[in-house]
Amino acid sequence: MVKLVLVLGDQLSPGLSALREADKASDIVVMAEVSDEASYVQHHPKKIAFVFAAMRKFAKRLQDEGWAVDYTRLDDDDNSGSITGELMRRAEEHGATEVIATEPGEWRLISLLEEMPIPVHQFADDRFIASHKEFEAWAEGRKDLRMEWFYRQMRRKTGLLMDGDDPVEGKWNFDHENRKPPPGGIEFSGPMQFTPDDVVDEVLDLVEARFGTHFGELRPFWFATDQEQARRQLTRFVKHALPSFGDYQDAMMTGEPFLYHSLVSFYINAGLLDPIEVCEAVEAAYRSGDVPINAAEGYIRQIIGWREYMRGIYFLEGPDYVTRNKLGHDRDLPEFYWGSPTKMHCVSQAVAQTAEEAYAHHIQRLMVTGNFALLAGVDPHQVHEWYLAVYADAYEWVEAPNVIGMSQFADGGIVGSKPYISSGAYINRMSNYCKSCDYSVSKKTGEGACPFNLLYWHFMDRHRDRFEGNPRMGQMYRTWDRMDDARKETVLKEAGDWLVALDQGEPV
Ligand code: FAD
Ligand code: DLZ
Ligand code: SF4
Repeated sequence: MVKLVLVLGDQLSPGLSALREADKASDIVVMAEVSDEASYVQHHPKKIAFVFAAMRKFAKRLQDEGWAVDYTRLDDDDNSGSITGELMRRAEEHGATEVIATEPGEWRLISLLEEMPIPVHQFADDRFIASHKEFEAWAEGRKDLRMEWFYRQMRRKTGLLMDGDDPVEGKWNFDHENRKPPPGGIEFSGPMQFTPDDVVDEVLDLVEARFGTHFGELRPFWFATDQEQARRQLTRFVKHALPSFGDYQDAMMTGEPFLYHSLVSFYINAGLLDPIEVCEAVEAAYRSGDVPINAAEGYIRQIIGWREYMRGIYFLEGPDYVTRNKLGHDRDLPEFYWGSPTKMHCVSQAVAQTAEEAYAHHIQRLMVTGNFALLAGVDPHQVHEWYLAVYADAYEWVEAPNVIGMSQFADGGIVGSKPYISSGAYINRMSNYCKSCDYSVSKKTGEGACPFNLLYWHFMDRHRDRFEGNPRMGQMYRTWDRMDDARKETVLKEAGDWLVALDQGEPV
């Protein structure tokens, strides 16, 4: 009996479990560009173009390898508009009575597949290092789920950067060596940029016509769209940027969107690169003496530590995770997240770059746009939908724990032991943004005071009951308490006035 084999837009891996379970001689691969997936949030046009172009090339590759592939293009007349609709249409065409799938990275799609009128067998997505069971077993009975302990388990499991049972150079974590402020200049010219070929060009025209009104710029489009191109970017990163990655991982610079980052999250998350393959390339560069330990360990920790941990949290916590709002924040996401002007140079840089590239690096996401939303008390679900839409690497399994958990503390402290908040001083230390800002980072109150300085104390004050007893925040409450009452009152009043101006749509 013929079976359908579902391959989703972020499952473009030759070793995918659904393909391994299928029979090339009789089963039919189903891939579909559908409006439901492209617009359930208003994805950045570059993200949609990347997914569609990579899907088309992967379908061709499967056909070349002998698979029968039924591929639906977005503009096909009989496109039903949804993944489940396409599966049912193909099932009727072929008389197929069951579907083989690899578990999707989002509860929404998992449920849709479960509810289909024909059986869908969802196999584990074993492109990840830790299975759901393994993460659950690790989490079981722990008071807090700190990433560091999980990371060490992943180091032992993979053998990456290990000398027998011990970590290389005697330490698990070199994080404190990864916090240098921005250098005078950047010696790396950024990621490999690929000129669109015919497949990509055709997709770009389609995306322009159908999703041209979504936030973000479609062109110039330079992403890798197949495995071979993605590997070239990985090689370029390891050779030219990785040696400085560790030092400048947290730095931010005006007009420098990429610094020494790897720009491979798009490719790993879509399946074009395997996470272990990426880590092995990094380890090999370290072992051959080309890369210092703080860079190699810092990088590998992001992939086998943070990336795996975030996925573990998403599936452990369940479908309601994205609706959590432990701090009760309810402000609407400000219009400047969608490109309206703001005088805050750090925010306008991060948003402008996001519009251009569908990319911002970790500290921009965490300590600029995320920090601002948290300090200002923005509804975390709106923040979540923004991040899911605007970044080309965003799929819910990785985006939600980063946003709801790490960035917005809306899960009440599962991912982070304290909220990631800072005043302008941190942004000033780690970037050169403040030099070009209308606000003054050194001003704590008064005309032109940096809003991050005001909102920081506003946040601390309004959440005192929750955080006062947090050992990592006690010092800041003591600093606040040492301020005289008049000063505290001024800070809170100015912060409140600033938020009113924000809500009234005044230029802030
Ligand atoms: P590099 O800085 O070069 O890091 C190397 C790799 O490590 C990345 O490619 C990625 O695979 C992995 N990695 C690093 N940090 C994380 C992390 N916190 N969680 C998961 N993987 C990590 N990453 C996504 O892949 N998709 C998202 O939707 C996403 N949303 C985020 C939202 C917020 C608020 C924050 C703070 C972080 C988010 N991240 C997300 C994590 C991180 O910002 C991106 O993985 C990284 O910026 C991707 O760029 P890069 O490939 O140049 O990464
Ligand atoms: C992100 C995305 C987009 C934009 N479009 C499609 C699509 O048309 N067809 C498809 O199979 N997948 C797409 N994707 C990826 C899915 O949204 C992704 O598989 C789920 O969100 C689960 O991670
Ligand atoms: Fe951002 Fe404040 Fe610095 Fe301006 S002064 S760039 S608002 S941190």
